[in-house]
Amino acid sequence: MRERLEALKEEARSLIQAAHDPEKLKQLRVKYLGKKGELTGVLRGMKDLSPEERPVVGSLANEVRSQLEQWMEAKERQISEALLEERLKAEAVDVTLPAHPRPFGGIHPLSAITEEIEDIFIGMGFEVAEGPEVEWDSYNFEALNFPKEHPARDMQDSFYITSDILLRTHTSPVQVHAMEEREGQVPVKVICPGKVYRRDDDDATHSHQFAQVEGLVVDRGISMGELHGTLEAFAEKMFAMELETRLRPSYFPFTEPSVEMDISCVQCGGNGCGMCKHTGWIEILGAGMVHPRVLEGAGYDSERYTGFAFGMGLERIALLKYGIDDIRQFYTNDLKFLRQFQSL
Ligand code: 2NL
Repeated sequence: MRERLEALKEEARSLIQAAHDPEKLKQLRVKYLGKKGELTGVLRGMKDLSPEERPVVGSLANEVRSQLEQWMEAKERQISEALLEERLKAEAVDVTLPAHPRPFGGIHPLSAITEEIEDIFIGMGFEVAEGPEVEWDSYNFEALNFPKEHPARDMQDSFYITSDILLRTHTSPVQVHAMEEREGQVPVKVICPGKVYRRDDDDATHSHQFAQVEGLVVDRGISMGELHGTLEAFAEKMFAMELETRLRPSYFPFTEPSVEMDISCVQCGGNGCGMCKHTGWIEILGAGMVHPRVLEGAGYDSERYTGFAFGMGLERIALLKYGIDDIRQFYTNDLKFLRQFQSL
C-alpha cells in the first residue's frame, strides 16, 4: 500500500505539473481527492490492514493528500497569473495614440466683433447696457426728436406690432432708458449693442435685421473734441493699426451737429484701392452732439450738460475687418463660411 501511495503521489505530481488550465486542474482534484477519487480509494482499503500498519499508512496518506493539495494550489496560482498576464497583453491600450477628433463650435464673427467693441469701450470706462427689441414708438422715435411725419416712422419702413409698439429700428431707445434710470446724474458713459430691424429688401449690403452698437456720453463740458478723440482711439484699437480719421457733416434728428466718421482705408492705407472706391477713405460710423431736446426729454439739464453719441452697424465693421463682401453670409449659417472664424 505504501508503494501504491508513493506511485499515486508521483503520478499526480507529473499530471499536476503538466496541467495548463483551471479545467484540467479541477479534473485532477476530482480524480485524486474527490469522494470517489484514487486517494480515497486507497484509504478505503485501510480496513484490511493490520492495527500496527494502519496508523503508519494513515499518516502517509494524509501527507500525500496535503502534498497534492499544496501542489494543486501552487499550480492554480501559477495558471491564474499566466491567464492575467495573457489578458493584460491582449487588452493593452496605447495611451499615446491620438484621440478621435470631436467637432467643435466657434464664436460667430458678429458675436466676436460685438465682444471686441465692448472690451475696447469698457477699457475707456464705458458700461454695457441692453434693452428690449420690442419698443414703444415714443422711445424709438419721439424721445429721439424724430418729427411725427419722419419717413422712418412710416409703416413701410419699420415693423409695427400695434400703432405705438414696434421692433426697434436702432438701439438708441436703450440709451434713453439708461439716461432716465440715472435721473439727471452724470457722467453717463454707456454702449448699447443689439439687434435692430428695418423694412429693407435683403441684398449684399442691406438686411431687414442687423446688429448695431451705439454709445452715449453725457457730462459737464463734453465737446466734439471728446467725440473725435474717443472714436479715433476706438478705430485704431478695432483695426489694430494707426489710422487717419476725418469727420464730415451729416444729419440725424437726435444729434446737432451731426457727423460721419471716415477712417483711412484699412486695405490701402489711403492710397486708393477697390475697397475704398479709390477715395482712400472708408465711412465707419455716424455720430454727433446729443440734441438738447433729447437731453431734456430724458431728464438732463441741457444748459449744464452736453453729450456726444455715435452709432455703427456691426456687419459693416465685420465686412471691413474680415474682408467679407456680402452681409447675408452672417445669417445663412453656411458652415464653410463660419469655420473660417472658428479660432476667434
Ligand atoms: C448710424 C448713426 C447714430 C446716435 C446714433 C444717439 C443716441 C441718443 C442720443 C443721440 Cl440716446 N444719438 N445715437 C447718434 C448719432 C448717430 O447712428 O449710422 N448708425 C448705424
